[in-house]
Amino acid sequence: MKQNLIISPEVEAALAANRPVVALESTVIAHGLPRPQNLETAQRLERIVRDEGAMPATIAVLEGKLCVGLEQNQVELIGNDDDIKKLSTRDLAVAVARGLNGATTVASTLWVAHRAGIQVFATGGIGGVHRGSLPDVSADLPELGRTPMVVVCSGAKIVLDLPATREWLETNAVTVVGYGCDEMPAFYARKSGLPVDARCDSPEEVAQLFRTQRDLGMATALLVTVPVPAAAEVPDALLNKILNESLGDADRSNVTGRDLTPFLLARMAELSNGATLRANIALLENNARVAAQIANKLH
Ligand code: PSU
Ligand code: MN
Repeated sequence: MKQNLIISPEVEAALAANRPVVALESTVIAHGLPRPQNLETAQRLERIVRDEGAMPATIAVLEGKLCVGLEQNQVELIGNDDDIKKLSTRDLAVAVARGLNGATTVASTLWVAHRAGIQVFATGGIGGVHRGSLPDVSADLPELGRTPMVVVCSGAKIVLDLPATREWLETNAVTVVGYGCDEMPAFYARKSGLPVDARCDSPEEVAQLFRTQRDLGMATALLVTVPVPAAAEVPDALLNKILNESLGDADRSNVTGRDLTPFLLARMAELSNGATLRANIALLENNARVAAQIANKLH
């Protein structure tokens, strides 16, 4: 894998010196947020991680190389190129063999970050079990089930079947932590009605749990769920309305597979006049901060 992996000099130096590093994904830049907020947010997330004293490592595939830590022009390519692919774990070998560019999802970012030696990863909302009768299960879930990393998120994306996603995590031994909360957050909303396995109120507590998982030889991720900041939460009534409308639109337009999540996120942002976009950015920023604070305690 070494010849296909390019770790930026800054990230390489941090890893070699055992300093804290936080991995960031690139699908949220390419397909999760509209322009120009996508690039602004990508930059903000890196800044937030640095301000907390950790090293950001945004991950993407460029010309067939698994890149860990991107230059400004590389982030811009991911954010501005209309044809940038969404690469999940199953797509990595194809992208590498053919020298392609692509943005990495939670699943593929986990795969690369772990092999680069990174322990902490921040994102917005993980993928999960989709609603509907076809079992459409995001590759994010199995990757969480076999990657020993701390993953900081705001739960699974609200467009998903959240109870089914919660069950999947339980079955596959992924411990779910509520960070300052007793129930799993629901992405744009602070509450889902679904339980967490343990509550942690500080970065130290999370670090201690993660170390214990390692000591026990567990190979699963520790999923740290952080509610969206209250000021940016989307009210329930509005959320239900736009969610139902977006799901109906996707169904009528036959949107499926890898296009479904980006379609639903974009449609909800439109229907809510940007309220879901503001929530998404607020939770991404907050999660990057919490992830950096946890990374600091692991070193
Ligand atoms: N979190 C966000 N916005 C996003 C995503 C996560 O706030 O766009 C992306 C992640 O990259 C995640 C992907 O892995 O959506 C899930 O897609 P799918 O349901 O097709 O597996
Ligand atoms: Mn899918």
